[in-house]
Amino acid sequence: MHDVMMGMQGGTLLVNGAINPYLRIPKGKVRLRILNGSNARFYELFLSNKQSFYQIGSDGGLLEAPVEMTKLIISPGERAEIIVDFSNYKTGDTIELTDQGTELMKFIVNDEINKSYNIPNKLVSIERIDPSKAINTREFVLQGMGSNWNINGKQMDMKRIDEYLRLNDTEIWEVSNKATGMMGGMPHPFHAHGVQFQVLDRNGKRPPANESGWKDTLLVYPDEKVRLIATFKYSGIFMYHCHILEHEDAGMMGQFKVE
Ligand SMILES: [Cu+2]
Repeated sequence: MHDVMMGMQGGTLLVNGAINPYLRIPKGKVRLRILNGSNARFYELFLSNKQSFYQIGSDGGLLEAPVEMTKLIISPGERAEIIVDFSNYKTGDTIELTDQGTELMKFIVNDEINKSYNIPNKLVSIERIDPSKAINTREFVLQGMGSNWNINGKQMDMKRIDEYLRLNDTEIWEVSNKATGMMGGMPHPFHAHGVQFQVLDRNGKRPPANESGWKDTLLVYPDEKVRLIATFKYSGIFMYHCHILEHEDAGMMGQFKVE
């Protein structure tokens, strides 16, 4: 029951399927593509020396501008691309990527030297979707406890379409996390298939800079409401769900049809 509630967290962390992983890297800037493939574990990634790095991409592509950070929070299903500058290290130095101080993997500096370059201040242009273009606002309330996890009070049913949308419409989706239970609730990574969102706000406040690009998975904290906007460009039946495996398996999932 505890594992259905919180999600099962194993004792051995793997990177690309390897135990105690390491990567030999050149001196210079190295681009890393990160996907949280854990079923339930959230990571707070730091470099062991608390060195800063630049996030350049999120779930759906490049950010408009690099975001300098020392910590990256990444929940199941989320992706991030970062650039780490290893140019000031000596051959044989090791730097660890850690989750709140627990080592995830090691970088070992070799004697190769990467061609030096500057990270451009501007990466791509992302046209902001105008909220006045939205023809509809839908609410998605994430809630539950124990083994009953649901969205808008409904558990996943393969035979039911929960939401009907029109192709090429722009909509605002309000996703809120109704915290219940003695522990004050849990954050849920809300994920939708077949679409990329822009985040309008979190509890009415502008999202952090690293969430200003395209996203399809968003961490929604207890008692938080996240407003998303998207234009639905693909027809078909798609799912939306919490990306904690145990929660989606226990019903926190629905289906939308675009036609
Ligand atoms: Cu969840």
